[in-house]
Amino acid sequence: MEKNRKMEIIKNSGIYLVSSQDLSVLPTIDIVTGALEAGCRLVQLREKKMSKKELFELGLSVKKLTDIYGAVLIINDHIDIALALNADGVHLGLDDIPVNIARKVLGEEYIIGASTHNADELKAAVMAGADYVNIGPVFPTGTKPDHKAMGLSGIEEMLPFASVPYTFMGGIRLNNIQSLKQYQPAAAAMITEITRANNIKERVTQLLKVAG
Ligand code: TZP
Ligand code: MG
Repeated sequence: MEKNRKMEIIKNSGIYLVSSQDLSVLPTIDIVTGALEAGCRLVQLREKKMSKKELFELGLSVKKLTDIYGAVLIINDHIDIALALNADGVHLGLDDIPVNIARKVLGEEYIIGASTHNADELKAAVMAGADYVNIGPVFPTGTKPDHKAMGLSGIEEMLPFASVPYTFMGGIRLNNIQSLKQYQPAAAAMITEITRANNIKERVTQLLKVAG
């Protein structure tokens, strides 16, 4: 897929499924399937507890699905796995390979997303060449307890520097996603609101209805 096309999908995605097998009842592949069936078009494999071999094998199956549905597939942390899978891009945090170095390795066609928690990190990520940034954690969440939730006021401090598309993450649920719409994010990114839902397809349908 052309990079421009990938960026268009990201900008219009509304919600962003971020996987985590350890926070799911169903296998990640089933969660991705349900989300795609419901219309989700942006998927990140974020599997902190899998070996690279496990992640690669899961990635092969997920890539087949995202290709069928015309969805964008982003790999968290691992540029080598993204290359091996011919995924659409990577998502990098402060502990990962720097964005500008990842760009050298991956080239221009890959999407590079960066995690940011404040205005300085956001400015640095844009300078380094990130294609999109995630802003978070927005709301309190047990999934990422090491960072304090910034709330809507934190978003408002960061947005003036967001010259690339941005996503929000952290504690986003069906009952608070509406409050983010005013900031026009590319997508609201969620782990547990999707991975812990009893009915994935139904939950993603509801989320897209509010966010999309
Ligand atoms: N980065 C910012 S918040 C977060 C990450 C990885 C965790 C989001 O998880 P959840 O379950 O959607 O609150
Ligand atoms: Mg990381």
